[in-house]
Amino acid sequence: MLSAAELEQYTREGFVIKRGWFSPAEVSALIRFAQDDPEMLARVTGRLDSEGNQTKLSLWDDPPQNLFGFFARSRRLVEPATQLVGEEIYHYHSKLMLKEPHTGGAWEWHQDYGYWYNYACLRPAMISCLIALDRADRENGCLQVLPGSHDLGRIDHGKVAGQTGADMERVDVLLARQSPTYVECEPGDVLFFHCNLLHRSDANRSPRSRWSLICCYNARSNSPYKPARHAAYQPLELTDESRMAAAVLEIANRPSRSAQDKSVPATAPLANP
Ligand SMILES: O=C(O)CCC(=O)C(=O)O
Repeated sequence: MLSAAELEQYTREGFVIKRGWFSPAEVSALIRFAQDDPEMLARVTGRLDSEGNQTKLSLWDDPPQNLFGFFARSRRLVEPATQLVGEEIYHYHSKLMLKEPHTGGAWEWHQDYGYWYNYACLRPAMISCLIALDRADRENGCLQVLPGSHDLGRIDHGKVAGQTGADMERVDVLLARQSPTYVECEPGDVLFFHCNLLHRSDANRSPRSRWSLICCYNARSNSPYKPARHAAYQPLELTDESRMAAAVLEIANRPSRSAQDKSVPATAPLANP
């Protein structure tokens, strides 16, 4: 559970970080599992940034009965996210972000609710939880956030290269007043952030990959008012920690590709996540 100080920080800044929230064994099992998961690999799509670099992601709405689902339904994400949203939440979607060495592209400034507003969600009662799977730093394009920007409400979004970004006239004014925070993370750290928090990331200029799993939740009362992209309300069945521990152990004992070899093929671009 989050402390009063963490809740207060989230209200003020729009994000809170829990360090070492998942163990090294859990993170390496997730990476290993991902490298060999045909369903995840089949969903990998690419998106171009304004410099023509491609960044890849794989996205799904229903938490599967495997390690990806165990993370998304874990009490370690669901309980703090419920506290932060302030009411019952459900799994909206998850995505594996695959920023590859040297080539992984940037993400332009945006708010997640800048996308999700268009998917029939009436209120910004939504949250993202980013689990760092690799070390994330300035070199490999860690997330940048504008603290407090969640308080601005939803900013208009428009096309920026192959992506959808926030109105840069406003973002530039904000950037003249305030510097972004670079959210540097170690594997296993989790960033909980509000769906109106402005964020972006640079291209990966390093020889290291930057993978992360982002699990997104919506308030039950905010389920899309008509059929739309991403999941409508379904009760969240919490992960049994002993099943997760058994899965982590089983995956650790599997023969697998080298942990360094994280190359994945990308298919066509998709709609906004
Ligand atoms: O992980 C990143 O670099 C950016 C992710 C992001 O902005 C998003 O998923 O909304």
